Amino acid sequence: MATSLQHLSTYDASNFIDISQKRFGLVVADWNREITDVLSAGAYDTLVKHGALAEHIFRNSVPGSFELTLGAQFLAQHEEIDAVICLGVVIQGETKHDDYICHAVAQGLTQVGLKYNKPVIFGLVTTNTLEQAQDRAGGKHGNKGVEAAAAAIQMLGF
Ligand code: DLZ
Repeated sequence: MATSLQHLSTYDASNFIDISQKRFGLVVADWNREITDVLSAGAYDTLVKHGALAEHIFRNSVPGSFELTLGAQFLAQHEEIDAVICLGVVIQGETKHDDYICHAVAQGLTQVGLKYNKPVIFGLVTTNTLEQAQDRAGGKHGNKGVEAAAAAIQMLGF
């Protein structure tokens, strides 16, 4: 249910292009994996629903969200990859790790996208609590993995 496009109120599906020949890289953080797996499933289902071929979707795991940037670069450098979707969950703790990780990932993914001139999508769920993250991974606030995939498709239509 959370993967339905009807939940994508901010995206206009009529703008979406034919993606049957497009290749997608998913980079998924293992940290908070019970949640990132749901984000990944949402992204995958959304791509397939829009016509991407299963064999054109490449999922790669990285240890934590901090490594999303390098994982994205490993994929983006391949000419045949059209878009990269990065998924992670960073939950605030007692230290400032969340700040450091989120800023590093935001800046890093921006750089990778600009360097390779292809969509590199920031699908990082950054919350204060585990429950808020679950709400955004198939819960009451939808699934950010779905939105990340939709963003990639929309950008490919440019
Ligand atoms: C170390 C760390 C911490 C404290 N918290 C998170 C988190 O909430 N979400 C996440 O994806 N990763 C976390 N990590 C791991 C870092 O992203 C990274 O994998 C390690 O610091 C190794 O570079």
